[in-house]
Amino acid sequence: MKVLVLGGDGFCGWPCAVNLADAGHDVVVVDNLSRRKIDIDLEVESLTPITSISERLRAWEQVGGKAMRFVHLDIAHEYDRLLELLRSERPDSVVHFAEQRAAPYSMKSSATKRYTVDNNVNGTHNLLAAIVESGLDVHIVHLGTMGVYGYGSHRGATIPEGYLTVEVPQADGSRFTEKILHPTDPGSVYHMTKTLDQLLFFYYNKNDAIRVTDLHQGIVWGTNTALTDRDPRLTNRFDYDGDYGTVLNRFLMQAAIGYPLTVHGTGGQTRAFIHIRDSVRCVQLALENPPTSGEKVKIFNQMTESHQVGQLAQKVADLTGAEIRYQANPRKEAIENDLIVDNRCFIELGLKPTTLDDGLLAEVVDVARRWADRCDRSRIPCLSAWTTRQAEALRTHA
Ligand code: NAD
Ligand code: USQ
Repeated sequence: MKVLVLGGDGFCGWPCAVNLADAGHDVVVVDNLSRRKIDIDLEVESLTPITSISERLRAWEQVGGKAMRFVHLDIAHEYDRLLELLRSERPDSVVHFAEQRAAPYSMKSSATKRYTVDNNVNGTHNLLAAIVESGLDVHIVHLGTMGVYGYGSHRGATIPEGYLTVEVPQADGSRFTEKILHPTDPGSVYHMTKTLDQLLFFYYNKNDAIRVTDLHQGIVWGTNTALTDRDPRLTNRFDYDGDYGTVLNRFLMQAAIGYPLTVHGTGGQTRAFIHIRDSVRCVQLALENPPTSGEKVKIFNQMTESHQVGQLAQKVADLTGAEIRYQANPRKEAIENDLIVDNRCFIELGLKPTTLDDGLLAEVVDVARRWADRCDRSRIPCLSAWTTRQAEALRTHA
């Protein structure tokens, strides 16, 4: 299968691209390298040293992987080139990772809010419009987020895979049932862009019969896969800073360097998690099981387990002896929430979930210890505040 991997130089995209090439697919990596430029602007680097995209591709070929090509393209602003790329490559599928993905970065300032909306919504819309204009039948596999459902009160209800069956009362007292897109409740400007993506997919699927699989992915942890471990030049990125680092990888890295674990608020927030190896596997499963022509958008919950942030910190502390430090929460979010998630689509397709108990937590700590001297401790605190109220709380508790 010919696959364009948009955002294929990123944390989830790079291991996914090599996995698809390894499985025999013809892969073209498309990226504008904006993530690397944001690191330069923020004056922070991946904890693991990563090579340039051309070095990565050369290394992949040298270790015997099936060659991949690279196209430097901004999908949000270079519509004509995107259309031309689709026309010339005629891909069977496009995997779409190419978005600004950090909630704290999206909430830093009005400039980063506008950048995130402009980049993410335009990018997704350009892709859909270009597929329609090309006349090609291309399956889109999009990386969405569990955060579209929101982390408010689900009151113990299981979150279904995208669609909710509701009963609608009629004026005459009768009722009819309908399957609707699950209501959205984004918790940041970044998460809001994913809810807008969801509507774009719904519309283009209805109007133009575009085939889409939208993966509502939880927080990805871990760094490398067996393939990116083959050569140091293939190493994946490891974000640890207050804007791009995600909670579990941050805790593991903090434990490795002897920095107290940074739990926001009470630690009662529950979130969904998935290991990078399972994330890569899920994308392959989604690609190889596309929707049929005319089928509505397929939505899979791409997560394997849910955990409370405070309990995660305790687990990491038990494993490593790290100290836990509760801090003022920079985010406006529920102090506690439940999260029961239906993820049977991937399980039925054969996913064997990697769990936190499979020994991989220690592997991440080892990676972090190895590169501990690359860590800039001053970049660990999360300073991006959701509102002036949270900013004030951060100042008071500093
Ligand atoms: P990342 O920032 O590491 O990778 C995104 C890549 O897309 C980067 O290489 C970036 O340069 C590229 N990109 C961004 N905008 C682009 C544009 N306009 N044109 C071309 N390329 C562009 O992020 P990631 O962690 O790999 O996340 C990938 C996708 O998965 C995102 O859409 C994110 O929302 C989703 N996701 C990530 C996680 C996670 O925990 N990392 C969890 C759930 C969902
Ligand atoms: N948190 C801490 N301490 C930290 C960092 C975070 O307590 O040091 C808390 C946050 O307050 C939040 C939770 O941990 O309650 C998760 O934060 P996160 O930064 O790990 O995850 P999030 O902002 O939700 O974003 C990440 C990815 C995003 C993806 C999302 C999936 O960056 O791309 O969409 O996870 S999900 O959370 O399921 O929406």
